Amino acid sequence: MTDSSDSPNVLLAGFEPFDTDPVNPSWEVARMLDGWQHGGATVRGVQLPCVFGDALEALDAAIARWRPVLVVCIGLAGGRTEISPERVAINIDDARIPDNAGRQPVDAPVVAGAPAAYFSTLPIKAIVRDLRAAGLPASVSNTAGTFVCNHVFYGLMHRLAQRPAGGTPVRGGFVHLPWLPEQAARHPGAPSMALASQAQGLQCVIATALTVQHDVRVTGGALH
Ligand code: PCA
Repeated sequence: MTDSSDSPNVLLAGFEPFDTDPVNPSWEVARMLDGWQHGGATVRGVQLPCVFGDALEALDAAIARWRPVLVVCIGLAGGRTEISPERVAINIDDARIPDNAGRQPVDAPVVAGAPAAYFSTLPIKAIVRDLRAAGLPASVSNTAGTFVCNHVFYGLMHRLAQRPAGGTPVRGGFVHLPWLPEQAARHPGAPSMALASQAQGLQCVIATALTVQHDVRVTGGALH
């Protein structure tokens, strides 16, 4: 399938399962919302491998194919209680577990010589506000970790920052998701969120990111 229409695309990239989890809610959400239309834009759901390097190659291919106006990458953060838009991507790979190809970088830069960090260009405070208003638990997260999700988030923001001045700016960022109930059932006491709620949450994230140009100034920080 190729994109024959002129309508703008929103890239929604989720990950394949990794570690011992047989499913990854981020891919389930991306595939559920593939083709969803909002405000004249069409969501293109793609799957990224949970592999350092390869994940960014797949992201590059998807960006080249769909030429999106907005890129939202999503991933699983097992144990989190809420949908969490990430504030900042850092230029470090430090893998506590091997990725799906057995790679386990330690203290390697995502992009050598590039800035230490990039902020999300999604309106993360407005997103949290709108998720909560929709009845969905949400908070800003101040760390995306140092595994493949942060790697992709950093790689995305670096690519978007390199785009030539004068072109249409593309917004991008990362949102971590809780376990699905069937995943949390394997970790007694752990929090979870149903797939339908996670998908509704991403619809909310995309709608807000397409409409709110300047983020709202409300507190979303953490003491530690
Ligand atoms: N979560 C992992 C990698 C893939 C995913 O869904 C992470 O948070 O880094």
